[in-house]
Amino acid sequence: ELKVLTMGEAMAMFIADEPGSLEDCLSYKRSVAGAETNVAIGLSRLGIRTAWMSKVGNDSFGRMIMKTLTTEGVDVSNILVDELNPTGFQLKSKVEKGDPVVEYFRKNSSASKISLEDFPLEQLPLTQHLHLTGIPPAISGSFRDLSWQVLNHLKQKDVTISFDPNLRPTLWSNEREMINVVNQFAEKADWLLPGIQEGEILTGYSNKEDIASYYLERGVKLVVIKLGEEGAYLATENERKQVPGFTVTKVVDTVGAGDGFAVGVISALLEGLSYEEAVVRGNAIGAKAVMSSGDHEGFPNMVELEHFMKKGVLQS
Ligand code: KDG
Repeated sequence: ELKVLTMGEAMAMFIADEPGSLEDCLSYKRSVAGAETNVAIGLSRLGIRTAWMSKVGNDSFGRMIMKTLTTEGVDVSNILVDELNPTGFQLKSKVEKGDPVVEYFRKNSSASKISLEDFPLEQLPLTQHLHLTGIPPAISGSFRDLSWQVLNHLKQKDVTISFDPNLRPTLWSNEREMINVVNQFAEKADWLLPGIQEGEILTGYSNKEDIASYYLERGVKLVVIKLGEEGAYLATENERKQVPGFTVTKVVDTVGAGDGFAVGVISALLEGLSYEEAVVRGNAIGAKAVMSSGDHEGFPNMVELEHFMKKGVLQS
């Protein structure tokens, strides 16, 4: 039996070798992007049996994604190959500080065509946990329906659910719709993992306490708000606490930090660790992620994780 099931869109990713505008860039390093594939890879590196469900094109990018996931030990038995539509890709700039520029080429991609017909609910694999993000509901109506149905179906079966809003305003036609739809998903989660700015956009509140209360009142059991360098704020019905982050020696690429954070929290909670221990682990993997290029390249295995957590310096 699987421990974790996740679904989303994976893309080929080309990361600029040099800082500057993408149109002037002559050489790129090739990798794989996709919030949910990042999480699947991270969990798999920690020894957690994880499947990623999706569709890729019958093309080199699709095969590259399959190869990467297979090498990482992710269960690929729920990936379909689309004969008609291509795998999407993205370009990512290199920056000295802050967040890089990301340009998508994913309209009408194979993953955007995924629907309930591809994955009938009765045939879903057995799993203990489901991880979703706000990206599939943004990609297409059919992917939104599928993720909503899967969420509700598995929730009835007592599968625990984590949700990372992962707001991608450029994939939505209007902000109000983004907020409404993402909140519908978020309110169904057991463990909700928004960034502080996402929490502000989604609830209209400007502080972490009120953002957390908004979701706790709607049935979420654990809200963890990511605060970047300052770590994260965890809130449950009985406990509220800010957990400091680890010191990052050199920021190389901030993208993927949130996915690393999810890997830490989910893996720790599935192991039965406390909420606070889970958030410490999330902070650790988030910190490791920003110190390397690519989304998931910096994610650790268990030995590396323990080493980093022992040696890592906490932000005061
Ligand atoms: O969380 C990292 C993702 O943003 C990146 O891999 C690309 O999944 C992606 C997306 O759709 O933005």
